[in-house]
Amino acid sequence: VADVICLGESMVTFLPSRPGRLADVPSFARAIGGAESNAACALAAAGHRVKWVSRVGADGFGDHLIEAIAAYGVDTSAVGRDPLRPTGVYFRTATDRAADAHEVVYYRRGSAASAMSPATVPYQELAATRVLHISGITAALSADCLALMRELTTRRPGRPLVSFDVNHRPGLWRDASGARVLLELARGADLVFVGEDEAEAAWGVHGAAAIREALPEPAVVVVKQGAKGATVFATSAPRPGDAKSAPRPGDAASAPSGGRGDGHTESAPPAGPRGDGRADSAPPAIEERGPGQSPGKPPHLQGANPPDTITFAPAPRVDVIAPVGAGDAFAAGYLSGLLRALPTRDRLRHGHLWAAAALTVPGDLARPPAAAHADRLAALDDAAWE
Ligand code: KDG
Repeated sequence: VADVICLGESMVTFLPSRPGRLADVPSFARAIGGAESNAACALAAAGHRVKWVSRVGADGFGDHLIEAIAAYGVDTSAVGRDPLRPTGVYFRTATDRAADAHEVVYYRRGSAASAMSPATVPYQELAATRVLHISGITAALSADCLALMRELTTRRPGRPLVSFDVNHRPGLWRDASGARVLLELARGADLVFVGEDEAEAAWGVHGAAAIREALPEPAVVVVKQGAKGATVFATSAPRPGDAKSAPRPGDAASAPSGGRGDGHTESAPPAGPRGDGRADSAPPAIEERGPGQSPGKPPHLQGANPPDTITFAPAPRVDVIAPVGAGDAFAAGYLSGLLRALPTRDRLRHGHLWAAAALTVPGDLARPPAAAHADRLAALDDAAWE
């Protein structure tokens, strides 16, 4: 049984041998990319049980993705092979080593993963897992993929905690609907990751507080503020009768996770690391519907929202090699902290530390720091982090 299911397209990624225009790059190194599998690999490398749900072609690139992602410890048994459609591919160029000075060129239209649809929903797995991690990229891939995303965020089969990384990729949207769709999907999630810059670009909302106002429904919204840090808005009122919303030992500094709207909270049942480095098994279901809440009703129509607890954690200073993949690593670090029932501040700090690991490699994906090391850093005084 997986603690986390990550669903989305992965691609073979080609990293340029030197900076310059795509037309001038003589050769590329092969790597792997894909926002959701990046998060899956990082989580699995840290000892969590993770399943990746996707589709790849029945081609060598598909073999490579499955083998490379499985090598991180991710369960790839739910990845479909498509004999007709190819595995997606993308090329990266780098104008220099500085942050953001890169360009991405996709070859993924009509890919195997773009044929995902509501038929791809892993109903049994979702009923047994604690967290479903998805991103807005999938919604841009095809009409069927969008229908899949709507199914996952509206009907929410299996009722896991739904974690949604907005991942606005303007180049993937063929029309202007992307921003509106991403807002709609985010509103159906329990936990949303969004960058301040992407919210500004997509929705024209400026600043963390305005983003939360635009997204009142999710129990938790994590606003990434680049090199500055990140802010969590978490609903702070525990729901009556919800055992999981009671504070846990060691959780005193955290925002108690209470239900918002549809009764989902951001708290997955705790799973402390065991001696073998794998996450403990814990009762998987997160059936956390509060009294009087009806599953069929959209979250924003299910009653007033309690006030938020707001937690800011500054990011460490990092010499960036390549920014792509840092957001995925941040989400994975945060989710790891959530699965381990760490306080909110430490979830953010793990997010920052895992992102730092991804920022300092050329590819999309880096192994996260060792848990003991990251835990020591996360426990440092605020002054050490500022
Ligand atoms: O977040 C990193 C991803 O953007 C990258 O791995 C490729 O998934 C990808 C995408 O669709 O952009």
